[in-house]
Amino acid sequence: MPDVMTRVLVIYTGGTIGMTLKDGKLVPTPDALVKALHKMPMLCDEEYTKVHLKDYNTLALPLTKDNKRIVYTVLEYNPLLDSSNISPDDWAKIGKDIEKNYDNFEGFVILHGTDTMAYTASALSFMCEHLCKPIIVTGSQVPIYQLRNDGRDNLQGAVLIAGQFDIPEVCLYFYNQLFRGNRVTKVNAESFDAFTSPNLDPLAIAEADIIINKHIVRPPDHTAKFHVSTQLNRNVGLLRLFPGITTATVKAFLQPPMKGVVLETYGCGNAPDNRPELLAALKMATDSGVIIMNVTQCLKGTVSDSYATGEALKKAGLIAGGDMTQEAALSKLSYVLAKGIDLSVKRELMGKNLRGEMSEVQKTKLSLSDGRFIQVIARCLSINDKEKLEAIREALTPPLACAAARIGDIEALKDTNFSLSDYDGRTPLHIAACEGHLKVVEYLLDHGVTISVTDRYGATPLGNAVRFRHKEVVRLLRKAGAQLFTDELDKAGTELCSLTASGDLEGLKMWELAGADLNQPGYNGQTPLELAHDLGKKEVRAFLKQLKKPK
Ligand code: ASN
Repeated sequence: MPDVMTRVLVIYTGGTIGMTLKDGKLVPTPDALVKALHKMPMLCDEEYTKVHLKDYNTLALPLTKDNKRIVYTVLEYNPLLDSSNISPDDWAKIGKDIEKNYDNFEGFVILHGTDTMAYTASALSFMCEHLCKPIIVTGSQVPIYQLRNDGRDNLQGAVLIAGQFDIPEVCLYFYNQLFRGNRVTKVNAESFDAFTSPNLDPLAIAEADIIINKHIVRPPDHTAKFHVSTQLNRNVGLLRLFPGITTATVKAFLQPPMKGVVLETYGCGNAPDNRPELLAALKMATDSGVIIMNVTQCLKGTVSDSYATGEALKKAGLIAGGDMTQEAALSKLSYVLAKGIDLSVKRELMGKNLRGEMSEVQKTKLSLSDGRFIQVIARCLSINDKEKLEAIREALTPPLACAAARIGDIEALKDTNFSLSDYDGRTPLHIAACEGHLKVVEYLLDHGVTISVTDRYGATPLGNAVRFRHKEVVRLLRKAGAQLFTDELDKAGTELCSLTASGDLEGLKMWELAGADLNQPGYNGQTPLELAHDLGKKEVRAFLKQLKKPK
């Protein structure tokens, strides 16, 4: 007996995967797929299925490498549809069937035609609220009954993933890749490699092993019971800009009962800003409550605020759709518009990431103490382990804190352990003192950093401030009780003589401010005053002399 058995529900809606030729044309064929699956060893462990599974529509996959048994039940729809015939009613039916069977299965696979698969995957991603299990949409380019086809691999891969992995998302599996469902678009009508996810890496790659990109997978939403929201507003549309599009066309498109429009704009979200009548038509629509999303026509990339031509659309009341696909933007509009909430909240939701459909713009800078910061690094390094994360935090915090001090970024420094030093024993206070970042020095002092700390060269922050001649920093450090280190003082005589020799009064004054004795002899026993006398440095001599007087 296998170690574990999991159950997957396969909802078969139609599509090429189960089509046969009729009068030379491919048409969906009822009651044929399950029969064929029973005869496919890669999709049916005949013996186990015969002995243990009484229901004809329930089949077992052969055991996995690690001895797992995945059993799947096919729920065939009537009629089966070419996906060109799919409508929001079908999405609602699929959603409700998942909801009904949610507790009895570990995962769900939806067999679907490829033509509108990206729309269905996007729509379901929004409709499924508080999802904690995988829902994987798949199909094929060639019927599963043909000698060379992609249906067998796609179905087997989808069932294997749905039955084995915690990927609580609506996904699309095709040609060995598991994508987030609301990130894909169909890009090839013939190739097995039919889909792409232009702005997000696949969630998993299934080759010899199935490798999950854990850092991209969204966490399960346990905040409430799983629910499928079947209310969708159908008064939505896609409008593609092109040079010369008439204002009349745009106006006609925006007429009631239109409630939401995805405007497919140029490049980074641009439209003509020399067409006031066109912009006025858009503005009139948004003023009257139509939500218009700005989404790029480009396959890859995001709507940004780089161009004045994009700014014009913002002024007309359009909402930036980031890097959403057109399919995702449209189904999101349908879903959000159907909610019984204020227009302002709907607009807010449309600009926000709801199901991983758009990349979030990093508006706030990351703080070193912020858990997110270390998560971002961990994601880049694909690390999930808590202890390893702590080790990374410990290793990275000191140099990064120093880097933040260097650029004067107090926000990034907040709540960090600022007394940690880097590999050279240098603390953020050393760095801020060198750079003359008075505010950072103030902040660090206010937060109780150790003042008289030396780096591996024996230098203190005060010594650094002197060397880099940041008078105000020297003053501040002195006021806080900072003192030069013995080592620094021992070497000071030679340094003072050198300043004297070059007549550098300002440099000498800096040392005085730091509390050094300016009468210390240099390496040859000569004091700066004697040297000033010998070299005829009158100004320096006068300065040093008046220092001596009080003694
Ligand atoms: N016309 C088919 C469909 O979308 C295309 C396919 O599945 N490959 O149903």
